[in-house]
Amino acid sequence: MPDDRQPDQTAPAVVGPAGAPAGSGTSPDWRAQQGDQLTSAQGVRLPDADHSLKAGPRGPTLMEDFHFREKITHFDHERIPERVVHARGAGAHGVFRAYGNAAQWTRAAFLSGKDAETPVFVRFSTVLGSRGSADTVRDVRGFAVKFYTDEGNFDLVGNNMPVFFIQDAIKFPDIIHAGKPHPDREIPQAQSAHDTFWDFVSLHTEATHMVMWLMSDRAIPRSFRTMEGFGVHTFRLADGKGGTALVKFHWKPVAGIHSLVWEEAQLAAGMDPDFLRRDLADAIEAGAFPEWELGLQVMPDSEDQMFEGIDLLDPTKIVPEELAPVQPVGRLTLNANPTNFFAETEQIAFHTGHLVPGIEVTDDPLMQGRMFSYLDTQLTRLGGPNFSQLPINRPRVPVNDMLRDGMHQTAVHTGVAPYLPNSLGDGKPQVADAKAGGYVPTPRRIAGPVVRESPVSFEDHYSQATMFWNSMTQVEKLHIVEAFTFELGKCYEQPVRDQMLENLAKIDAELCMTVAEGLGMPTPSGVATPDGKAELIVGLDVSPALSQLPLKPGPIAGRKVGVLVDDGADLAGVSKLRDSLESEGAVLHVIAPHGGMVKKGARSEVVERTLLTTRSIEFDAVVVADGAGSMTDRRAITLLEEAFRHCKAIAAWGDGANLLAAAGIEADAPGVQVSEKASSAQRKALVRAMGMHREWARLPQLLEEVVAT
Ligand code: HDE
Repeated sequence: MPDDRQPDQTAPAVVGPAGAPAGSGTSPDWRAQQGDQLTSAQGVRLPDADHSLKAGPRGPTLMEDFHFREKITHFDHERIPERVVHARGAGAHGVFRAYGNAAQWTRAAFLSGKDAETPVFVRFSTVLGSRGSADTVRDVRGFAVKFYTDEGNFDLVGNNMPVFFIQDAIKFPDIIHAGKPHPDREIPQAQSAHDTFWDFVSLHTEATHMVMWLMSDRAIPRSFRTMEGFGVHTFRLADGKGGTALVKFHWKPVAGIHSLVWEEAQLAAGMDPDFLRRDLADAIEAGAFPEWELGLQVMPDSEDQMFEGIDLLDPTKIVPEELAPVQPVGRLTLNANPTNFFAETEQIAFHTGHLVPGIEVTDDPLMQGRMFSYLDTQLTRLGGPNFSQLPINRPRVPVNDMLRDGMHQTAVHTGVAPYLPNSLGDGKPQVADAKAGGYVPTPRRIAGPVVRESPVSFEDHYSQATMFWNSMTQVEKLHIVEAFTFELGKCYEQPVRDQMLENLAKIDAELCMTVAEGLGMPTPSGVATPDGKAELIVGLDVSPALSQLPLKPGPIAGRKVGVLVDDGADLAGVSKLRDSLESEGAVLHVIAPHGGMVKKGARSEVVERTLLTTRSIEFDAVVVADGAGSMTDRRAITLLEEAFRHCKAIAAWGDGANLLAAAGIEADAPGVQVSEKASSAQRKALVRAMGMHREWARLPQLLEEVVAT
C-alpha cells in the first residue's frame, strides 16, 4: 500500500519565497500565474481584457459572458474577514540561527543545534485598528514569529510589551470591546484615548502595569526594527532527559530600542500612514536587514512556580532582568520582503498551540485561553479547517495528519485508511514516542477544587507599575505624564478620569499629581501611601533595564538623513556625506525646492524629495548643505523646526547655518553641528548623534522657552 501522504509533502522541499513547493512530475503545481497567456481560472485562453461580451457595441452585456462573470464574482469575494485584533500588520521572511547553548534547557532542535538555521516568517501588527488604519498610533505592537522547524512549525506569538492587560482569558473580549471604537459612532479609530478604554482599565486594576507600558514610548516605536519583543507568558522548556525549566522569551533588537515622539507619531499617521511597514520593507530592500537576538530568562521549574516572590503564572508581571538575566540563544535576521501581501502577511495563521517537542505551555490562565482562541479564529478568517495547507502556513516537513476534506481542501489524498489502527494502510501513519521525535509533554500534576477564582498573588496590581515608573529616566517620565494627560484629556466622562487618577495615586504620588495638574483636576486625597509607593512590593523597586534610553551610541543602519540642497549647493560635500552614511548602512535623501536634478558645475544630484513631498518625520537627522542657506521656502524652515523640536540630530555647513538661524536654531544648541566646511569630523559627529537617537538635552531648554513665552 502506498503511504497516505500528500504527494508534495513527501518530496524534499523545493521552496519559493513563500515556501510554496514548485510543482514536479504529476503533482499539482502550487504556483499561480504560469505561462504568458491571459486565461480564465479554468485555463482557457482569453482574447480581450477590456470589453464584456455585448449584444452589439451599444447593447446589454450577455449572461453567457463567463469571462466577465468569473472575473466580477471573484472580485466580489476578494476580501476575507480581517483579524478581530491585530488586523493591521506587516511581515517579512527571514532566518533564525541558533547559538547552540539552549541545548542545556530544551531538546527543541531549532534552538539547541549549534548554528542550526530555521526559516521564519514574522508579522508585526497593531492591536486595535482596522486593516487600513495608521501604523504609528499609540498601541501595543504584535511580534509574531513562525519558525518552520525540522520538527514542525513553532509559533512565538508575542508583543512588544512583556505584560498584558488582564490575567484571565475570559476577559479578553471585554478589554477589546472597550478598546475598539465606540459601538454607536464607530469612533475613534485605532486608539485608546477614549472613555470606554479608560473606563475598563481604571476598573480592572490588574491592567495598571500594562497601562504604564502603553503610556510609555514603547507604544510608539520608531520602527519595527527598533522594538523589543516578548513571549509574555512563562513557558516550560524540556531537555528530553527529564529536566525542565520555566522561561520567558525576549527579542532584543540589534539596532537598539527607539521610539517616535508623540507629535511625530501623530504627524506620521496623516502624512504617511504606512510609516512602519514602509520602513521595514525599505530597510530589507536596501540590505539593512533587521535583526534581533532571541534571549531566555531561565527560572527553576519549582512546585509553586514563583520566582523571588513573583508569580510566574501572572501575565501582568515581569521578571526583572536584574534577577534573571536574558541569555542570548540565537539570532533572527529578516532578509526578504513578501512577494504578495495577501498570500503571505494576511493569510499567515499563528497559533500558540503550534509547539514543537521541548517547548511547552504553563497554566497561566491567559495562555490557556489563547490555546483555544487562535485555532478557532482561523476557521472564520481563512474559511475553514484547511488553512495549514496555504503555502505560508505549510510546515517544511512531511505532513501526514489523517485530517480529510473540508472547505478549500487542496491536497489530493491517496489511500483508503485515514484512521488508526488500520490494516488496509499497512498500519501507517505510525505514531512517534518521545524518542522518535513525538510531542510528549512533561507530565504535570493538576489537582484542586473546581472554582472560578484567581490565586491571591494575582491581587498585587501596583507594585510592578511602580517599579516601571521608578525605572524611567526624566525624559521617559515626562513622556508618560504627557501620554496620560493626553489620553485622559480625551475622555469626556468625569467618573472615568476620577477612577484613573485614584489608580495613578497608588502607583506614584508625583505621577498622579502632575497628570491631575495637566487635567486641571484636584489630586485625589488619602489614596497614596505616604511615600507614594505601592503597599506591596514584589521583586524589585527599580529595574534599570526597563529604561530604553541608550547609554552609548548604537548602530545607525537603515536610518535616514535628509539633506537640504539647492542649485549651486556644495554637492561634493553631499557626496562625501552619502559615502560616510552608506558605510554605516544609513541612507541619504536629497531634498530640494524643485524636482529633477540640482547642479553645481559639472556635478549633479538627483532630487529624491521636494519640500512638497516630504516632511521631517521621514528623517532621523536633517542637514543643510552649503549653498542652500538662502532658501526662503517656509516648508524648509518647518522641516528644521520640527526636526529640532523632535530632538533629532541637525547639521549644517557653510551658509547652511543661515537656514538654521532662520529656523531659530542656535549653532551651539545640543545635537547641532555647524561647521564652515564639509568635514569628516562633522560627519562623524552626525553619525554619533544619530546613534544616540535623540538629543534629549534640548528638552529642558525647550521647556524653559515655553515657560518664558
Ligand atoms: Fe492574541 N489573538 N489573544 N495576544 N495575538 C489574535 O488571532 C487572543 C494575547 C497576539 O500577526 C487573534 O489570528 C486571546 C497576548 C498577536 O496574525 C485571536 C487573548 C499576546 C496576534 C487572539 C490574546 C497576543 C494576536 C486574532 C487573551 C502577546 C497577531 C487573529 C487570552 C503575548 C498574530 C488571530 C498575527 C492575534 C486571541 C492575548 C499576541 C483572536 C483570546 C497576551 C501578536 O485569536
